Amino acid sequence: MPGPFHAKLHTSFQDLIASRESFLLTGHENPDGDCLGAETALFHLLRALGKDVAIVNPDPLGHPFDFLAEKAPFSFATADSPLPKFDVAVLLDCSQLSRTGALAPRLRASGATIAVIDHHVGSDHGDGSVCYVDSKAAATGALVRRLYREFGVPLPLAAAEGVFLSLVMDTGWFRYSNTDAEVLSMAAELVGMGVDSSRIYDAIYRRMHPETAAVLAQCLSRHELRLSGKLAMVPIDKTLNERCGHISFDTDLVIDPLRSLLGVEVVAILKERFDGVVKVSMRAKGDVDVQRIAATFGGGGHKKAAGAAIPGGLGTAIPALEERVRQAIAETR
Ligand SMILES: [Mn+2]
Repeated sequence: MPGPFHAKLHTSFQDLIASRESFLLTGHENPDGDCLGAETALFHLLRALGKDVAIVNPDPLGHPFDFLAEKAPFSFATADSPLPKFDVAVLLDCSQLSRTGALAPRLRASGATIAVIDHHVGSDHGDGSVCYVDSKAAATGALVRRLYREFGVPLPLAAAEGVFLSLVMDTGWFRYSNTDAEVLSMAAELVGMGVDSSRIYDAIYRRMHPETAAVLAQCLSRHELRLSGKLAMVPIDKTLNERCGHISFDTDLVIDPLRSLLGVEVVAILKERFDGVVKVSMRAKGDVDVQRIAATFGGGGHKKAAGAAIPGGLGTAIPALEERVRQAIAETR
């Protein structure tokens, strides 16, 4: 609900765009569909406003989002690859430079203004000196769509596809509780502009590696129900995690069957990595706030979808996470 506070932020973000000439758009490591869709849309908005724009991510466009390569010029940077000249770096779908991996020290040292467009909890307290944030927004792409309206710029088809991608990825194709009136009316409008929803669906979900079914079966077979069936946990050890990485396996596929179980309130996927960290993704059903659980491990996200990195292996991460979830469930009663 945009109140006076947001109106003020909007104005300063608009001023920033109006007063600067060159922009570098970036996002978090392993960018997801919302981040990439929002970048696509913002790229075309800034171009329409006559600005110099480059999209430079910490990682290359990977499967299944490689189809975006024809919608906007995506590039990625390592620690020493050349960067275009920019007055402003815009972080999308995250608010901390540390999320941008090898780009972080370079953006910090550049002296450029750091701007943030994001919908995560607390993103107004990140590294952005100018923020366009709303933690009630379903997707970062929805915020970019709002910016188009504020500038009175019509969306070209590529931008409409970017915003649509953001919406569907962050709402689980309109199934999650963040699917609000704004999402559905924006989606209708975007389809009216020519977005082919089933083509985007096929590009994302109908091009999976042939081993996906076997890996999914393996992941699902490792699930454990804990805390009287309220917590469904999937420990994915280093070897299986490596196999997942090989075929770009989307671990979200594991979440839905488990979240569907009667009694399950939290699903947690724990991915053990060779660098000595366990990456945890949590999804909630009902009222448990997984963003607060993730925050106790230094992570973040949203009330119903959050993540964190826990140092060590599965042997330490599993009991630590189970205890925090137990506390959170007890506090929710
Ligand atoms: Mn997002």
